Amino acid sequence: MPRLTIDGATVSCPPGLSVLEAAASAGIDIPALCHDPRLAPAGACRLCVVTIDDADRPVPACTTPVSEGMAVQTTTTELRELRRTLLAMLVRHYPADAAATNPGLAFHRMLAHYGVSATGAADPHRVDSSHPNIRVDLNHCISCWRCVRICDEVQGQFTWRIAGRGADSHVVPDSGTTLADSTCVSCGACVDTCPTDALTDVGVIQAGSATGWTRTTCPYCGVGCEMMVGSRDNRIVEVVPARDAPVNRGHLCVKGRYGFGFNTSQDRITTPMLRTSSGEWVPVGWDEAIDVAVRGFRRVIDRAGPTAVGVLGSARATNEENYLTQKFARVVLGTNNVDCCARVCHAPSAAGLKAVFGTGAATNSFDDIEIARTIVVCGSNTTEAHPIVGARIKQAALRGANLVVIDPRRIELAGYADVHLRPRPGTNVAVLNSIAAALIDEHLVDEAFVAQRVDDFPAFRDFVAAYVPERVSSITGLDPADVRRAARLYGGQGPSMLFHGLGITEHVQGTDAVMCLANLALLTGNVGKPGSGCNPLRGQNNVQGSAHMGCEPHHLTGMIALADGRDRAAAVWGAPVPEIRGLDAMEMLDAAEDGRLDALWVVGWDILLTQPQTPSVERALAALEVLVVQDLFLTETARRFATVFLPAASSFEKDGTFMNSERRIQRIRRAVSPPGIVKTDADILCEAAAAFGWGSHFSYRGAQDIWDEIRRLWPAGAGMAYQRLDRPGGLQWPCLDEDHPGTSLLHRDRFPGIGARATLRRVDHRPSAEQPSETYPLVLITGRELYAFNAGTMTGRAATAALTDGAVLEISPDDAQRLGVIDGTEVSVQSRYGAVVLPCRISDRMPPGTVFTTFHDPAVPVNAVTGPGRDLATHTPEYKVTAVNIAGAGTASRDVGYASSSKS
Ligand SMILES: Nc1nc2c(c(=O)[nH]1)N[C@H]1C(S)=C(S)[C@@H](COP(=O)(O)OP(=O)(O)OC[C@H]3O[C@@H](n4cnc5c(=O)[nH]c(N)nc54)[C@H](O)[C@@H]3O)O[C@H]1N2
Ligand SMILES: Nc1nc2c(c(=O)[nH]1)N[C@H]1C(S)=C(S)[C@@H](COP(=O)(O)OP(=O)(O)OC[C@H]3O[C@@H](n4cnc5c(=O)[nH]c(N)nc54)[C@H](O)[C@@H]3O)O[C@H]1N2
Ligand code: SF4
Ligand code: SF4
Ligand SMILES: [Mo]
Repeated sequence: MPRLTIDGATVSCPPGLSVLEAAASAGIDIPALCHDPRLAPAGACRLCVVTIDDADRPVPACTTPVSEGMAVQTTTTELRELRRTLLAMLVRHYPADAAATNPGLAFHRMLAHYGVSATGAADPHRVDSSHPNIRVDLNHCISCWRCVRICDEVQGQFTWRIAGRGADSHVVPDSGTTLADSTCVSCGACVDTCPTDALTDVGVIQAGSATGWTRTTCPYCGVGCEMMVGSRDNRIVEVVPARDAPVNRGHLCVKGRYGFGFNTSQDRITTPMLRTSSGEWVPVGWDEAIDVAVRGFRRVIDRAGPTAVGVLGSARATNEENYLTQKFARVVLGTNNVDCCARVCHAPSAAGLKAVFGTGAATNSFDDIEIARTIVVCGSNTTEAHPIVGARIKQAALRGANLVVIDPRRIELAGYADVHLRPRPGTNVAVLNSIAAALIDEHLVDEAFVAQRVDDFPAFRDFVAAYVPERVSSITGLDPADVRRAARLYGGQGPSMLFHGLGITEHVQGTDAVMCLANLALLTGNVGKPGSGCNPLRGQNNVQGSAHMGCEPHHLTGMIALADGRDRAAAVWGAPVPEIRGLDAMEMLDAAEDGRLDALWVVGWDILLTQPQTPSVERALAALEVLVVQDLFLTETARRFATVFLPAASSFEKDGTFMNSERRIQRIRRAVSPPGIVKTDADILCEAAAAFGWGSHFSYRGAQDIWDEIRRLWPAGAGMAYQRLDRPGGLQWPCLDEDHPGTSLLHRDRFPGIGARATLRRVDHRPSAEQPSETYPLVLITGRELYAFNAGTMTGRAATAALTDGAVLEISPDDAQRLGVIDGTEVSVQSRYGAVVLPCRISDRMPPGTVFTTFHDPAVPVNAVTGPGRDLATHTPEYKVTAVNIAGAGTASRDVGYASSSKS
C-alpha cells in the first residue's frame, strides 16, 4: 500500500490508483471535467492538474499513478490560475446565459467558483431534438468527449464520433445527421456522464429535475440492475443507474432508464372493479371486490373441490408477494394448482440444471464475464433482451475474449463473434451433442476433472460418437468445420462460460438441451471455477424468484420438492399442505378448457396475449366461472375475460426483494405512493386470505416480516436478513446464516444433494412436430426486440413506446424475392393453428427458410399462430418453432425500413 501526502495529509491507498482516485478515496476533491470513474482516464481537460514533489510542470492527476512517498499539491495559486485559464478557454463559445438558467449544475458552480464567465451565444442550429428521450444541444458542449468514450467503452455502441479538428472539433452521431437516425440504442449513458446541458433527458426538461432519490432495482428484466429513482411531487421524473451496483456498474439499458412512464399512465386502474352481468365494468370498494372474488372461489370449491381452482403468481411482483401467492393457494384454497411465468420461459433451465448439477440456477455470476477467455452465447439475443449483460460481453470480446454465438439469426453479438453457428431452429440437442463429440475426438476433454467429478464418461463417449459434426450436419444445417472451431475455442481456451436464453428452452426439447449444455461444461471442466459454468439469462425481473418462492405446483419455497418440504411448511404455516398433485399453468388452462377448473386468480400475467394457441386460451378463459386479475392495467386477459379486477401497486410503489439471474436477492424500495386506492399485491392477498377466515395466518407487519418467514422455510436463504440486503448488490444464495458472505460461484467441489460427481446425460435429438411442409414451408421464430417488453403493457405506456417500430415480420432477402414480398408491405402469416397480419421487413439477419417476429404488440396477437408443442419435462411451450406460410396481403403499410445492420 503506497503512502503519499496530498495537500499535507497522509493517504495510503492500493497500488495502481491514480492520484485523482487516491485523493477521492481520502475525500479530497480535485476538479475534473473529462473524468468519470466508469471510463479510462483521458487526461484531456487538464483541469485536474496537480503538482508533484517539487516538479515545476503540473501534471493531470487522472493519468498520474500514485507512488510511495509522493507529495501532491492540489490547490496552489499557480494551479488555480491555470484552471481559470483552461476554463475560460473552454467557455469561449459557451452560452453566456447558461449558468443563470441552471446554476445548480456542477459545471456552472465550478465556473462561479473560479470566477469565469461564459461569453458565447447559443446557435439554434446546434440543437438536435430528433430523439424522443435525449436532447442534444452542442452549444453546451465543452469537448470533454465523455459521451463518445462512454458510448464506446461502456455501451459498446460507437455512436458518437469526433468531427473537425482542433478548436473546431465537435461530436456528431454516426448518422452524420441526427441522433434519431444514428445507431444509438437509447441507453442514456452519454446523458448520464455529460457534465453540462449538452445532453439532457427530454423527460427532465419536461417535468423538472428530481427533488428526492430512492435506490431500487429495475422493474424489467432478470439482469437486476440497481437504479436511482428521481421523483418530484410523488411522480417519477428520471431514473439513473446506481454507480456502485455490481451488476450494472453505473449503466442501464433503455427500459430501465426511460421505461418508467407507465407508472403514471392515464389508464392505470386506480380502483377495484367488478364486471356486471351485461359485461360492463363498475368501480367498487375493496371490501366488495374481495368479497365477490372470495365468494366466487368458495362457491367453486364447495361444488367441485380445491382442484377446480388455481392461482398464477406474477414474475413481476416481489419474492414476498409470490411467497404469499403460493401460501394463499395452498393454505387458504387448499390446492397445489399454483404456477408462474417461469413455466413458459426458463422452467427447462431450472429443471435441466437441477437434474445435472443439483441446483436449478446459474452456476456463476456476471462478474465472470470479465474472467472468461471464451464466452458461448446460445439462443440468447443478449444485447436486446439483457442489454447490460450484452454490453459487458461486447466489451469482453473487444478486449480479446473469444466469442461463439449459436443462433439462427445474425443477432448483434454475431458481429463480435469468432464463430457464429446458425443452426436450423429446433436442433439444439444435435448441435450441442456434435460439439461434445468434437471435444472428445479432438482431445479437448479435461481428463483430470472428468476423473474427479464426472460419472458415465465411457458410455457418454460411445453414445455421442454418433453425433460427430460431419454426421449430423444434415440435421443441424451447420458446416462441421465451424462446429469444430467452436469446440476448439470452448474446450481449448478456457475458462469458458456458457450463457443461454429461450432459443434453448422454448422448444419441445428444452430441458434436454439445457442438460446438453451442462454436458459441455462437465466434459471441459468448466464447472465450479471462475469464468465458467452454465448460465441461463432469466427473463423478467423476478421470474426466478417467483418460482423459487413456491409458485410451482411441485415445489415449495426454496425449490424444495413438496414431499421433502411438506412437514416443515405445515409447521411454519400452522396449516396442512395439500396432498393432491397440482396442475401447472399449461395444465390449468387445459383443465379450464375441458371444464375441470372453474376459477382462476391471476396476479400480473397477461396469459391471453402471451400463452400459445390463442383460440384455445380464449376457450379456456371463457369457460371460467370466476377470473380474478390483479394487475396495474386492464390487460387483454382482464379486459376480455376477468370477472373481478384488483388494482395493484407497481414495484416503484412498494418494498420487497427481487431475485436476479445470478441468484442475487436485491431490495426494491418505495419511491412514490400508489395512485388512488391501489394496494400492493401483498396487502391484496392478505385481505383476501382474511376474507376466507385465514387472517391470523396472513398477518404481517410489512415486507421484511414476510421475508423473515421465508427465511425460516428456505435454508439457502436463511442468512439474508433485510439489513444485510441493504448493501449494493444484496446477497447471492446460498447464504446459510447471517455470517455467510453469500455465494457467487456454485459447485466448487461438490454438487448439492448429488455428491462430488455429476453424470453426463445421453440425450437423443428428437425432431419437432413443426416441420416445414409444402403448405407451410417456413419456420417462424417468435422472440424479442430491445424497445418493447413482453406483452408491451409497460413499455407501450412509457417513453420507450416512441422508439419501437412495432411488430414486423423479418424475412430473408432470398425468401422475400422468391415469394415476391416487398419490404414494408403487409403479409399474412398462417400456421396450422391460426393467422396474423403484419408488415414485413426484409432483413439480412434472417437465414433463408426462417422468419421472425415479436409478441409485444397487442394489436398483432402473434400467439394466434403458435402451436401446441411443449417441452416434455416442464411443458414449456414451443414458441420458437412454428411451421408457417406467408401470403402477401398486398397493402403497402407503414415504413418499417430495410434492416441491413445489426441494429433494427
Ligand atoms: N427488450 C426486452 N428484453 C427482455 C424481454 C422483452 O420482451 N424485451 N423479455 C424478458 C424475458 S421474459 C425473457 S425470458 C428474456 C428472453 O431473452 P432471450 O432468450 O434472448 O429472448 P428471445 O428473443 O425470445 O430468444 C433468443 C434467441 O433464440 C434464438 N433461437 C430461436 N430458436 C433457436 C434454436 O433452435 N437454437 C438456438 N441456438 N437459438 C434459437 C432466436 O433467434 C433469438 O435470437 O428477455 C427478457 N428481456
Ligand atoms: N410467441 C411468444 N409468446 C411468448 C414468448 C415468446 O418468446 N414468444 N415468451 C414467453 C415468455 S418467456 C414470457 S416470460 C411471457 C411473458 O408474459 P407476461 O408475464 O404476460 O408478460 P409481462 O409483460 O411481463 O406482463 C406481466 C404483467 O404484470 C403486470 N405487472 C407488473 N408489475 C406488477 C406488479 O408488481 N404486480 C402485479 N400484480 N402486476 C404487475 C404488468 O402490468 C403486466 O400486465 O410471454 C411468453 N409468451
Ligand atoms: S444513449 Fe447510449 S447508445 Fe445512444 S449515443 Fe448515448 S451512450 Fe451511445
Ligand atoms: S438490463 Fe434489464 S435490469 Fe438492466 S436496465 Fe435493462 S431492463 Fe433493467
Ligand atoms: Mo420470460
